[in-house]
Amino acid sequence: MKESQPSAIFLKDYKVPPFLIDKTELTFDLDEATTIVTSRLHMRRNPTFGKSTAPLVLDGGEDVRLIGVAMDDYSLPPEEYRISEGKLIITATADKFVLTCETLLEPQNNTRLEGLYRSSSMFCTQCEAEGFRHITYYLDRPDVMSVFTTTIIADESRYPVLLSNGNEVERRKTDDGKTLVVWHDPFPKPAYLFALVAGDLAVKNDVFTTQSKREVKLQIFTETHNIDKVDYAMEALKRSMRWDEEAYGREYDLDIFMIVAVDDFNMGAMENKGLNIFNSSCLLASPETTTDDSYLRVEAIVAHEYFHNWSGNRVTCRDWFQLSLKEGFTVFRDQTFSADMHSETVKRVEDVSFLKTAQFAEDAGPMAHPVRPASFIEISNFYTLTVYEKGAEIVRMIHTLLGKEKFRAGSDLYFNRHDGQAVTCDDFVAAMQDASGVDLTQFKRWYSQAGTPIVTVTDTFDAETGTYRLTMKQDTPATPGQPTKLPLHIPIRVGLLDELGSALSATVDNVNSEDHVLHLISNEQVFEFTGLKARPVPSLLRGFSAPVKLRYDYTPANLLLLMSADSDGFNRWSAAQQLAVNELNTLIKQAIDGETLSVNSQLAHGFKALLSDVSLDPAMVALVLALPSQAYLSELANPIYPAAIKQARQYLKAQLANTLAEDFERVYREHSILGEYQATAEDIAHRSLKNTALSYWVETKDETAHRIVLEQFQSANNMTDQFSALSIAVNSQHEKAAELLAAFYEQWKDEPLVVNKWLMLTASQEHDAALTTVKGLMEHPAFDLKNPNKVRSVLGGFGQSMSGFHKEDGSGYRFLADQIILLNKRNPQIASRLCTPLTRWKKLQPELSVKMKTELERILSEELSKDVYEVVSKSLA
Ligand code: 0A1
Ligand code: ZN
Repeated sequence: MKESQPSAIFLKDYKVPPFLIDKTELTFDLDEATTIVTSRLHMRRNPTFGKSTAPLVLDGGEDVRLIGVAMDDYSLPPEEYRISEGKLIITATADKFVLTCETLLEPQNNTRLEGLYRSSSMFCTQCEAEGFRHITYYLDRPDVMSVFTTTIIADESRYPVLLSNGNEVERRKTDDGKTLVVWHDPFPKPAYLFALVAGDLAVKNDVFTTQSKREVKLQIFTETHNIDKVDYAMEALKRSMRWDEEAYGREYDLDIFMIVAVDDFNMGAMENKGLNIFNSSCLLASPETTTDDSYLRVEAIVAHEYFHNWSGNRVTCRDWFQLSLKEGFTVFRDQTFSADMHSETVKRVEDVSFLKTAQFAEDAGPMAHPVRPASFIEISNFYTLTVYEKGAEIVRMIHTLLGKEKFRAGSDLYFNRHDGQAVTCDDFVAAMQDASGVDLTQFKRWYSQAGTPIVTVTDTFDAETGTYRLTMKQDTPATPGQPTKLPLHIPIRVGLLDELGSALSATVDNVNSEDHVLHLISNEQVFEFTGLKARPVPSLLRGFSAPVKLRYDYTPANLLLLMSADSDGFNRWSAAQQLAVNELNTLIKQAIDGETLSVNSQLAHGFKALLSDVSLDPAMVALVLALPSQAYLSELANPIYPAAIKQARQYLKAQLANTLAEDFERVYREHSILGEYQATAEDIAHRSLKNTALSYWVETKDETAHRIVLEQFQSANNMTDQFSALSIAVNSQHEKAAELLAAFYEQWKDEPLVVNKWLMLTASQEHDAALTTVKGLMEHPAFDLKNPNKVRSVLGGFGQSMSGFHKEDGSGYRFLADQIILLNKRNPQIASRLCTPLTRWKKLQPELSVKMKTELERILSEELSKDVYEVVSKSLA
């Protein structure tokens, strides 16, 4: 363990910066061995900081070597500055000056993938959140906004493409035959939005005409062999640009918008001003190599990064505690965009299902934090599902409380009021409140209070007066550092159904409607619905109107009714999930108690009706048929018995398959589409239902089904069908599964993104030898510890495997801990993310829990990066 442990920083300590940087001029002299960066910072003391003689403290990194520093061209001798803990400290400064710094970098040795680094044969950057300090000394904080001019000098033969933010304003040869390019970005921005790319890249060009008739040049750059896979992303970009004009009145502001794909990237993509950099897995798409899910992901991420141009870049964050200001809002924007492009209900179900599985687990674990955290040790650890997904739910609730028109007035006011500023979540809410007149004072607690509220609902019906009463209680469990909680303002959308499933109108607070938004603001409240003839069935939390856990004692009959008849599509899915969860929980308990599994499945009746209703959207049918995942069942369980969860789920799936075998076969055949692949909502829906049906049908052990899996694998004209067949073979332990896996690798070994899918599937297999398989994968020629996508595929996939990861002797945990220790120094961000499955140790069955804890303690005894230290120490606290 280190002598002194890293310490936390606190939101309450925020102070405005003592200095400002009006202009930033950077020169990069790029070379494989060493890169020299010269910065000229036009600085002055910040008038709002107050009178001060405080020294100038610039952020830097241990990997940055300072060659020289000058103030107004006076070269500072060593006694006039010092470097301490990575920071450059200059005691005596004027009120206004130009600071010149020369630094030396070795991008080829940068394995952290923060700052300037190499990916394949290119140079690229990643500066969010605090990567810029690994390039040069700077005030690396988002409230220091500066106008950047960037000069790049490189050898043209190896780096013909030289890019940075803004517009290219100059290009010439230098005296020593290199190429020099100058980029100027007229919009002041924080350093985290800086970007640079240099490489031998192919480009796809296009144009977009904005609503005010300006022509914007669009360019997507990739390595040459990938340029045939960017058409979909380009179309998605144009759809995003149009949508942001229509839905939010936001037009693009520069004359050029560029996207570059890189293979080595810690996250999905980055919204650098005018020059987005993407993990190639989130940009490239072709029918042969990309599944439907990945197509939709490409579209959503292209949109997300583009939308940041306003929600993030034009209006940015004052400090990193406000991260959700840009991320929650931008996720809400991309979710709405995808819903508009495809199906609103399908998108909502997918997003909620993800939130309830992964964000709820985070909110119930040792890393639980508010959407606006009050403190952190390492900001990279706070790019979380809470900040992103729960943050988006908060914005969605504001949308529900204000209604569409007032929400738009609020976003207009927000963008206009704060254009060019670095602001806070409070500023966002204030704009929404000011534009709408809706009081959001209590609502704001959602930003500061962690944990998932539990809303418990009971009901009574008074037949004499025709009054139906819902009593709602809210309770948010304690989370680290927050032992007690205040009541939140929770919007709960509710409708009522009669016994045949027809919608009922009722009056609440003098408003008669089939659909009401109830405002739960106290710990306990009663809501009265009048004008009813008989006891209704409530459809609660329609559209998942708030990120809460709802408890209401539905009978199986109620759930079947909602599943088949509710006018709210989301709640039809939700009812089916609840029914499945109830049956699975019965089976899990039987498995834990060592009993023979048996269930009288009501779900089978619901599925039967669903499979014969041709009026339904096949994508929704597929979602309803998908049983709750092992991960979601683990989130619900306390303690978690991994083997029991696996066994119960497999049992129910086989039961349903056997009961409904003929229906699954028929549906498989009905939804098999011939013809060319298209990533349209309609075709995606058919493929999704077809493959879901096959995944059941094959469980019957029917020979035809087994043959069809093989045929589909061999003859598919698209990756969705081929990979579905492969996954079905693997998950159903098809006798040819191993052969198919081998054939798939042979077929696709030259397509790294496809190989990553193969790695993931291979690593997440449920069988006794899962750990041995994964160890083998780490030695496989397709694996590369330097590439985050490969690490995520293998180790992330392994973390999902109940049989491999949760091996009884703890060897799965030990293996993951070994890999975390290995990656800790090399790439702290990736190492830290790999810790997630281990952070759940307290929830596991006792025999496994101690083994996990032992591994966390072993990690903690190492010399750790801030990233891993924070997650592991908080998990053990
Ligand atoms: N702002 C990006 C996410 C991102 C965050 C950090 C990164 O590097 C460590 C990279 C990307 C987004 O929301 O898309
Ligand atoms: Zn984002």
